[in-house]
Amino acid sequence: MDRRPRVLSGIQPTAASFHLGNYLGAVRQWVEMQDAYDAFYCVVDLHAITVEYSPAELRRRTRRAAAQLLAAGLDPERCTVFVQSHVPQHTELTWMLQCLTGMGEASRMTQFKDKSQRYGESAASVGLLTYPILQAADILLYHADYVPVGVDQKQHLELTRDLAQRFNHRFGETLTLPNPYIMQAVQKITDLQEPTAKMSKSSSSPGGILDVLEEPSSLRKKIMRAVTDTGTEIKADEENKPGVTNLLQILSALSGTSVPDLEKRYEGQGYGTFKKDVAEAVVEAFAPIRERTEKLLADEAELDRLLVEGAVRARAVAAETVAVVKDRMGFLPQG
Ligand code: ATP
Ligand code: LTN
Repeated sequence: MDRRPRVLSGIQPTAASFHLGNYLGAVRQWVEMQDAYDAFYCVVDLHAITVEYSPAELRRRTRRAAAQLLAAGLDPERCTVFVQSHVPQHTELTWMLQCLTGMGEASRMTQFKDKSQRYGESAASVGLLTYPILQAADILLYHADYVPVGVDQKQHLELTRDLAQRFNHRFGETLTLPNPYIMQAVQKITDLQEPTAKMSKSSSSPGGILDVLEEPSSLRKKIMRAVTDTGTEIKADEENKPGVTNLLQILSALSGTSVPDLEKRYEGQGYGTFKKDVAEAVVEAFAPIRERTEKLLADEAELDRLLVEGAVRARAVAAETVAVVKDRMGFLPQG
């Protein structure tokens, strides 16, 4: 039996490429955690249909997301990589958990409030409202001890813990309470053009977002044009210099040098040299991922085969949890 603590995380296939926030806030941690933890990582395609989408694009983006995860360093021999919709227990447990969730509780989630505002209250689907409950099911099915995510997901993790606790209280000790695993230094990478907002697949403008699969020349251009603040000092100050602070955090995360050390290194230098170094660090991190992603996408059959293998492993765990949950809740055995 595997005695390592369990980890689960998910990423939405809502764009053709991951961005720097996804990479630093999530994917890089996933890669680092795959040996010390018994790790399950999924492309959450069911979450991606909570907003307008096209079926052909979803199919393409799901494969691209999986390919990028493998290209970034997830190794199917060392962790389980799968597509959420391949494991029907995710939707099954969602229903059970929905019946334990209050209406008010669901409508208080800030991601729902943000997104429903963006799409218009009446255009927002019920799926968008229950999105965090599906996320809770993703996590609880695998008895995850830790969930590596960006800070924006903290509230969803709290809901997940509340639901697990409620279930256990009502039906007996069954589900594991998960802990968020949030890297302090990279909890929020912000938009290059609007450095107080998070870099986001769905709301950043093209100039504000750095895509993992983007051409190096375009990455360099965007970083050189990133909004910096008045003054010339290269100093972290989230309130008055959010643009420079974001770039410092990016360079620090990619180079392993602390922000104070970077501040010292760039003392007395202009924004130009600093930005050039940020650009080179980003290009260097993304170029090999881009190359490997293209290779993986060139052999769709092999990629699909790896995902089937991952789903088989995931389903074995998920089916066991659902069987226990159903029994505790009073459903008759299927024989
Ligand atoms: P959207 O903004 O369209 O909802 P997203 O860009 O946040 O999408 P997700 O698939 O929802 O992408 O997120 C995948 C992971 O990346 C999550 O763990 C999330 O916390 C993390 N993440 C997303 N954006 C950032 C960011 N700007 N900084 C740090 N982490 C981030
Ligand atoms: N809601 C998350 C994506 C997500 C997830 C999960 C993260 C879906 N299921 C399970 C961790 C664990 C997001 O928007 N980033």
